[in-house]
Amino acid sequence: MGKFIVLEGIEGVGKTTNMEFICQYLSGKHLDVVRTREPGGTVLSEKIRDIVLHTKDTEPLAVDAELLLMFAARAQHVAEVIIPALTQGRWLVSDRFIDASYAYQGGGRGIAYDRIAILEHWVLNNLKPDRVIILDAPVELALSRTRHRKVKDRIEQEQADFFTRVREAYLQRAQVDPARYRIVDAAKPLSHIQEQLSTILDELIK
Ligand code: T5A
Repeated sequence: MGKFIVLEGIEGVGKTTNMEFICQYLSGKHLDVVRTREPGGTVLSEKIRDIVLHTKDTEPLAVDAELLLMFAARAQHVAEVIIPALTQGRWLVSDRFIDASYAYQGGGRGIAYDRIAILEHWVLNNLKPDRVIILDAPVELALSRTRHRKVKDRIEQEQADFFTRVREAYLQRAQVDPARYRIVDAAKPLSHIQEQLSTILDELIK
């Protein structure tokens, strides 16, 4: 039976870098791995991603519209990719999932968690990842790793205090459900992080 693994954290903590490692590690164990991401993961959900992250329209995106678009993309992603992969017993590794909505739209934008929970129940029913790995690093360090980027998306342009709230929301969620969450110190060198990731993955493979 496959497992559902999600990688989370603020910008610059190394999700993209470590997604690659996780997928290769699992494939190296001869597991059938599906790599995906949110917002996105399907043709339609990637179009929604583009609206949310790269909209150049003159009107600002309303906070509730941002949340609902994340969930619209997620509903499509769940139907087209997540449920089919898990039903087929494949391993699914997603760069972000539901925790990002609590952290960014909840913690970052200030939308009440119980409103997000209504959407979670509607779209996910009781679907939960087997493991959520939070790559955690101080905001200044994480943002310094993305500073060289010439083009920043709409959310990357937020200020440090926004990402501080996002980080705190992630850590709070991990505290409430320690069995499903693992926090990895993303300030450490990659070799150290990947050693920890291997241990977390081995727990799931057993
Ligand atoms: N979003 C998403 C919501 O608001 N709500 C939601 O519900 C969902 C699902 C998506 C955006 O959408 C938001 C959150 C996001 O703002 P994204 O595609 O997930 O965006 O991309 P970002 O988070 O913006 O990803 P980044 O590319 O900025 O960060 P990563 O992937 O965490 O970092 P990565 O791997 O690109 O690394 C950055 C740099 O640091 C180096 C890497 O080599 C790279 O140069 N690095 C390290 N250097 C030294 N030591 C280490 N340990 C290092 N790890 C990485």
